[in-house]
Amino acid sequence: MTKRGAFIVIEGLDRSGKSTQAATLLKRLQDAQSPAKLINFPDRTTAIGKMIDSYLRSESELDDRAVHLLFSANRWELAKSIEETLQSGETIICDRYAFSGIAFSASKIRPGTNSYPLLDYSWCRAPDVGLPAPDMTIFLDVTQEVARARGGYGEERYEKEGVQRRVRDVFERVAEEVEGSGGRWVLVNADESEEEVQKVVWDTVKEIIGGIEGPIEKLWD
Ligand code: FDM
Ligand code: MG
Repeated sequence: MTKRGAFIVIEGLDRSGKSTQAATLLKRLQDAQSPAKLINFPDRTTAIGKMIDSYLRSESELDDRAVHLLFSANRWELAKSIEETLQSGETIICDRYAFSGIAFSASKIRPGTNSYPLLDYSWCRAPDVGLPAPDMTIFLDVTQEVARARGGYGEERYEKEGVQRRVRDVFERVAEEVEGSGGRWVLVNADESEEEVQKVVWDTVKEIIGGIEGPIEKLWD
């Protein structure tokens, strides 16, 4: 039986080194003659992605529920191409996925208060049910102190300490639920040096780069 590509998601807070690690992992796979491609969410190039981009850069305002559904729609519009790529034997490394979708939306606070959620956790999860499920999610766990030492956050909407702290809490619940539903969630200490994290990521991923037997699972099924 021919094997399909592995679907590897990299998640984490801003400044956790996700994009750097995803790019290095891609290069290592290619060096090992293992066909692979890198994608990221939000994919800001599509029509939906452009609306998301403008929202993130605070150039437009959108209702919190509406933007949550746009993030999910942005994954659905690429779901078929993800499945085809995996079936063709190519591995996908994906920088953020539905888990960021839940963590960022379910950690929003009610305006003028400190209490959350504004949006209920299971409401946030619902639109992503049935998407292609990752074979493995690598969560790059960075502490606030180290994120700060790395030069702090950028200018986008969610790049603020309070937001990041709440998002980290919701990610803990996401991790438990992924593991509870039979998924693989690998927590990596991203406070370590870039090289150290690369080593851990590679050791984790090595076993599945030869391809996967069996069907692509569905998220939260
Ligand atoms: N984000 C990302 C969400 O709020 N929901 C989602 O579904 C996804 C995929 O978008 F603040 C947030 C997370 C982050 C922002 O992501 C842009 P990048 O990776 O920093 O560009
Ligand atoms: Mg960012």
